[in-house]
Formats: sequence, C-alpha cells, structure tokens
Amino acid sequence: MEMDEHTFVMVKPDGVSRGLIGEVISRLERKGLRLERIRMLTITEEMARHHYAEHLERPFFPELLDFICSGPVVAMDWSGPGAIATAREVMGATDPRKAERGTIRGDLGQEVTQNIVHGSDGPESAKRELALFFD
Ligand code: D4T
Repeated sequence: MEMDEHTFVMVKPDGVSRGLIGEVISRLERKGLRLERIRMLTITEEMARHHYAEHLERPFFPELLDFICSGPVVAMDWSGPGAIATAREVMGATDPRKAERGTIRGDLGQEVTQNIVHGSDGPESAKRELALFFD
C-alpha cells in the first residue's frame, strides 16, 4: 500500500465568512482523506509573509496579504495516500473561473484571490506549512 502523506489545507477568510468550512471538510472526508489536526486562527502579517514567502515580490502580494489577514481561517492537517495531490484535485485550479466543475473552486468560487481554500503544492511546502501552523 502507498504510504500515507500529510498535507496542509486552509479554509481562507472568504470560505469561513461564507459558511463553507463544513463543505470543504465534507468534500475532503468524502474523498477518503483523514482530518488529523484542526485549528481556527487569524493570520498575522508575519505569518502571511512566511506562508507566502515565494510570492512576496509578486504584484498581487499586497492584495493577497490584506485578504488573508482579514478574518479567521481554518488550518488543517490531512493525511492519506497521495494526500497532497488528492487535496489539490478536490480544490481545483487556483483561478475558480478555470477550475473544473465538481471541484471546490469550480463549484463555489469566482475570483482568484478569494478562492476559498489553500492546499500545499508539494512535500516540502506541506512540511513547512504544517510546522508554521501547528508547531
Ligand atoms: P494557494 O497557495 O492559495 O493554494 O494557491 P495555489 O497554490 O493554487 O496558487 P499560487 O501559489 O499560484 O497562488 C497563491 C495564492 O495567491 C493568490 N493569487 C494568485 C492572487 O491573488 N492573484 C493571482 O494573480 C494569483 C496567480 C491565490 C492563491
């Protein structure tokens, strides 16, 4: 059997304020992933700069920073075989207008900044992001 992998998933402030926490959890659970740890918090600017370190110089960073710190988020550790890729499949493409129907962003999102969820894009970022939010 494939080894279990861990991934970091976050319901962003728009997902929380729109009442989509349960929807996100439910879709990941139904796919077969296991929720290992969960916490609700409001991200500080310092955390956001760490979490989005690779985007600091991008033109959209100021908007992203304002948005991600604008209200509570739900941070989660999910596990399962191939959990990183599986969680990203369940979420759909970054831009909800390009995301396929049947995915969280494709069904529920409209806009690239307020795109409801975040999921780690590889083993290194999963490790780094889980440490940032849970250690
Ligand atoms: P996250 O990190 O939120 O899961 O997104 P992705 O991994 O799917 O996409 P990303 O790293 O390319 O983008 C990170 C984050 O920045 C926002 N964003 C992105 C934005 O506000 N404007 C943009 O033009 C882009 C490309 C959305 C997700």
